[in-house]
Amino acid sequence: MKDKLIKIESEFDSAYKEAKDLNLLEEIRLKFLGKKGSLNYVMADFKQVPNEMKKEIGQLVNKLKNKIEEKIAEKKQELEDKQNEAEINNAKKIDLTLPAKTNVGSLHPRTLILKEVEDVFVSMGFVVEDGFEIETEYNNFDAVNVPANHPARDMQDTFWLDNGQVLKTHTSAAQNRILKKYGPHCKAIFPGRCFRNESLDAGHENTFFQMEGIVVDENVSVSNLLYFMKEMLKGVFKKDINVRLRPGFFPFTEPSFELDASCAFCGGKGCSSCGGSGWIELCPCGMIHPNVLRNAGIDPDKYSGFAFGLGADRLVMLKTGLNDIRHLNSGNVSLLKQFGIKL
Ligand code: FA5
Repeated sequence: MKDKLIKIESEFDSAYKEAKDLNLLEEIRLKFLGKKGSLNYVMADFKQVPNEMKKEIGQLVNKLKNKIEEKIAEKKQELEDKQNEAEINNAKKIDLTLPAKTNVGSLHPRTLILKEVEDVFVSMGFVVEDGFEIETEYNNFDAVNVPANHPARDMQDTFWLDNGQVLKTHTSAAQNRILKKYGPHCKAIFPGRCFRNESLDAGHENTFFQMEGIVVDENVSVSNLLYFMKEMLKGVFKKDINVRLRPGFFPFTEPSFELDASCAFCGGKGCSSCGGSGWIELCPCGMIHPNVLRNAGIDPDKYSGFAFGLGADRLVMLKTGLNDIRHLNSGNVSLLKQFGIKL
């Protein structure tokens, strides 16, 4: 058995010299120390060693095993160090000053419009708030004066979740939370993604963006609403845009209006973009219904407010002349190239 151990040691010594990389080293480790390796193989004969020699042979086996383990650990460290050094040297060869050849993205036209509208309102002292995409039935409907079984619920075909919550159908769903947060002195806008179970066409998507705005204080009136909307349009279109109000209906505003903007393309003379009328329907709005104020703990006899719900995608269409809303969610890169802004 002694001879066998000497043979294993010399085989190991020569194999060890050839271990040029970590894979080869692992092969050597398995060959000598693995379950089916030489040392285990020789130990199978240990039973046949005469008792008086068992101690000496046992010590020789252990010594050889320790030597092989130590040598392999040493070599492993040495090879790993070499590998790290090579990686560092290679990295040094990368010229970080070369201009990057990457395909940079661009901001989506809707992101740009929302940012523009936000900037205008922020400059007029509004805070920007966030809403949830999954809302309670109460916030989406009841809090804004649309109780269960009210026919007005049919105005918005809704995606219901199994737990009774909804994908918010309009940004008005955040009104109650925001009114409670700021109380009767509130000037806030809250953009957000909305969802409706719509039949899709050039003007309707199932997922679209709105920008809601509310102002509540003493003596807030329709003329304040008109002022802020005109300022917003001036900021977005970089010129004065006339607006007009038509009567509308929303359960959460009284009175309710549809606000039209004079066509930014023809200046109100009439063109294909405005169907010849000179006006483009822009955003529903109105004076906040007393019940909505009451639901947020605000006294409607003392305070009043207005609210509007601007369709952001329609505003993009208006500004860019895009003729189909579905392009906006299509992931169409040429749309981004045409209307987006390079980062
Ligand atoms: C509402 O959603 C009201 N919450 C708006 C409001 C807020 C009124 C505050 C009064 C006071 P409406 O369903 O009309 O109203 O939607 C508002 C705007 O969202 C529309 O004018 C339109 O620009 C946009 N919009 C609505 N449905 C879609 C749709 N399916 N696809 C794209 N845009 C849509």
